[in-house]
Amino acid sequence: MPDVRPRAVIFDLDGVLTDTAEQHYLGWQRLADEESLPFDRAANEALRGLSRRESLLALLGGREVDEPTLEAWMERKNRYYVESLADMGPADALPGAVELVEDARRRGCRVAIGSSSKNAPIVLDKLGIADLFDAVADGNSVERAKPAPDLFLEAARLLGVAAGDCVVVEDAASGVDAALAAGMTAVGVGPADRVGHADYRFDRTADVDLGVVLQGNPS
Ligand code: B16
Ligand code: MG
Repeated sequence: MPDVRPRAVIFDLDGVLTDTAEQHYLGWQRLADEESLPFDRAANEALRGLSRRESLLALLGGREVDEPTLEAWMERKNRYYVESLADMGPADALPGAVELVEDARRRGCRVAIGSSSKNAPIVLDKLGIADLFDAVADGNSVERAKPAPDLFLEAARLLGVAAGDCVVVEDAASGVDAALAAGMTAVGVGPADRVGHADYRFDRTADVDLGVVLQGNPS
């Protein structure tokens, strides 16, 4: 008897489908340099997947900053980030990314974006892949950001698929935490010290094997 329950694959955007993780890093680094805040690539690793506000608070590491300053700094970093998207185009999808989404569709899965970014619609548009997705949940969709499960649960709701029938593909530790908290299957993309707690892990997007994941035999 074939399994007829709808299944879904929810894709993180930054770091899974495109490498805007680097542009987010450069935006924060520029702000940190301008404000003489200590920051580097290693510190940036902890920001992956976090919302804009949580990223800034992590960068500040307990330094007290009033709300208007926080708002101004978030706005400035976002300006740097959006400026850096000016030349983005379809060639900026990570290798294997479009093929992976198409593979999920071919396997009969519904597909959604589950991104913390409020800029997700712009990025999807620039990459020319917005039409590939049945639903988009992003930084504008929910209050509580990753590692809370809310964003992925919202994607599942939009798709009409039960959480237990969703697979999440994520590059961030906080995103894997969010997927597991949502009761979904977590696929980590990246090194074991970052996403080794996922149910499955692959080094790069191009390596993700949905055949293995959807069969349900974690390695
Ligand atoms: P924005 P993802 C996340 O996107 C990024 O990984 C993270 O670095 C960024 O701070 C966050 O989006 C918010 O982005 O400032 O554009 O709203 O990885 O969840 O697709
Ligand atoms: Mg990401």
